[in-house]
Amino acid sequence: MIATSDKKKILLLGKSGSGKTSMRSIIFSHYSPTETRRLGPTMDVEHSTVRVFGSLQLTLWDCGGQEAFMDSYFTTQREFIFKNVEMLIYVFDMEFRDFDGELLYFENCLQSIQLFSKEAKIVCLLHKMDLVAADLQETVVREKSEELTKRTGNMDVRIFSTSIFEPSLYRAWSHIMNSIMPNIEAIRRHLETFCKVADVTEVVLFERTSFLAIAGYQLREIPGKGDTFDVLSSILKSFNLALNNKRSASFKIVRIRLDGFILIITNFTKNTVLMATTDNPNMTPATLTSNIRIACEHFKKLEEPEAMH
Ligand SMILES: Nc1nc2c(ncn2[C@@H]2O[C@H](COP(=O)(O)OP(=O)(O)OP(=O)(O)O)[C@@H](O)[C@H]2O)c(=O)[nH]1
Ligand SMILES: [Mg+2]
Repeated sequence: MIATSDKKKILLLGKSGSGKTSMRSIIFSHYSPTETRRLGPTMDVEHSTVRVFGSLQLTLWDCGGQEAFMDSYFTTQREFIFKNVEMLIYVFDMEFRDFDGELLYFENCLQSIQLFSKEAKIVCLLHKMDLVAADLQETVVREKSEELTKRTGNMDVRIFSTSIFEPSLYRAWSHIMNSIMPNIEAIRRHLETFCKVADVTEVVLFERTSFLAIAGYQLREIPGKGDTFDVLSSILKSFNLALNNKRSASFKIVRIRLDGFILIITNFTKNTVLMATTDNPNMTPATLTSNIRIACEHFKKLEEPEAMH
């Protein structure tokens, strides 16, 4: 059974202006990157809940980074903020010059996490990479990563470089979501079965609001394709934004047929969108669509078994 009734607390921390609310608003609330310029500083903590798959819910704690708020997170609010945390995401602003000063806050976070949520996973985002000159990016990421790992020791930490203007944002957040989903392996196995039974070359399951890739399976190697989930997520997200003109209708199905190749992207279960491709010359868009519909009934039961009784 895939469904779990889980609420997972995710802490978003980092200094004021580092981009926490921007990334949350783009991924989960239909903002375009340029619209984030209008966001004001977050006062204290803003909570939001996102339903992902089954009854898995992410509760995001977007912690305003102005100094007075930050200080209160390590004093009066310490236990309240740092207890029961599933994941800490610390956002470092790469435009900000005082990285060493920022590290003091980060170390405070690590100590608080050790004390109140020992098992929490940690993700560090080296953010606003678009503001770092292209020829310096590699060095900057290497040096900052070394600094961070010196402090995190053998804690479970992943470091990503990100920008709201690039697919890298989706790569980091897909990792965040995947590492929190308890049943990701089971979903992957069901996608594998679907590919084999329906002769689908590749399938990718996306969460419906964020377009983050939940899981995928590739039956046959597609030459030269590489790992493109993050690019797909950002294209789909922009496409959906353009289509629904912000908040009304959303897309239902896209079918593309090229020489010997069919691609379908369609609304799937309540919280997911599916992309399926096939290079089987005997397959028509209609057969692929109907196979997806059959699989959809199966995945609906996985997602919400209680709703089927
Ligand atoms: N160039 C660039 N600007 C960004 C990026 N991410 C966010 N910004 C900008 O950074 C500014 C501040 O972003 P916010 O998301 O409000 O920052 P915050 O971390 O929530 O700040 P507090 O709520 O005060 O803690 C906004 O003007 C965003 O448009 C990025 O990747 N690149
Ligand atoms: Mg904010």
